[in-house]
Amino acid sequence: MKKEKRLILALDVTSKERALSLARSLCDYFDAIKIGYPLILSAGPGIVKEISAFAPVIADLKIADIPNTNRLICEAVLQAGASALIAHAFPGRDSLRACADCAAAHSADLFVVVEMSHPGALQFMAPLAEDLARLAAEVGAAGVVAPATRPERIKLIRSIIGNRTIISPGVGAQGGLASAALAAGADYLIVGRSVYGADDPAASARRMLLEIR
Ligand code: BMP
Repeated sequence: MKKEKRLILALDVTSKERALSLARSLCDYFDAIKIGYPLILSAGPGIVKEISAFAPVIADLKIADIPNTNRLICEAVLQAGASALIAHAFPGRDSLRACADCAAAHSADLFVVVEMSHPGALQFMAPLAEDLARLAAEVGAAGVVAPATRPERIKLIRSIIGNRTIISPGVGAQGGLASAALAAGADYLIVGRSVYGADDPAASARRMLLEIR
């Protein structure tokens, strides 16, 4: 994933035609496109390859199972054409390592969720975030997912993971500020509704690029 724009598009639409049309018109503004259950379940796994014609695809399946099932999920989505995966760390070292090994075998990047951006993450995840970040580093993950809604947490997580990549959702629709998340240490911002839900998605993406320049 090239760090040119520092933006990742979260393409959480459920129409295949709309997804492809948005990917085509927006790919110049983003370094990667993140797709997950909403689009893959609606359009089928073949959508991974189709979107990858426009930009590298990050498969956001937030994988969180026993090692063998994790491996099967990773294999399936990497064979479908994803360049990167997102997994949860809370199932533990063996489960996360299964994802890391599979990603490495496919020369794909693994991103590990260490703290989520929504308010509910404070209930169970935030107290564990430092341990989850340490585990992400231990298994050799390419990077982590950390909340743009709490820049101070990005700073803390950066102090644990060193120069691994931080991809950060929560700007725009969830209220986080792009400049604050980047200043705190995020490498990429993940942006969804504020772009694809805008009257003019390309204009919204251009505004975001100008804002972070
Ligand atoms: P939006 O900009 O529309 O809020 O989208 C954010 C995207 O990032 C969604 O795909 C969401 O599932 C994902 N995400 C998140 O918002 N917070 C997290 O902590 C982890 C995520 O993957």
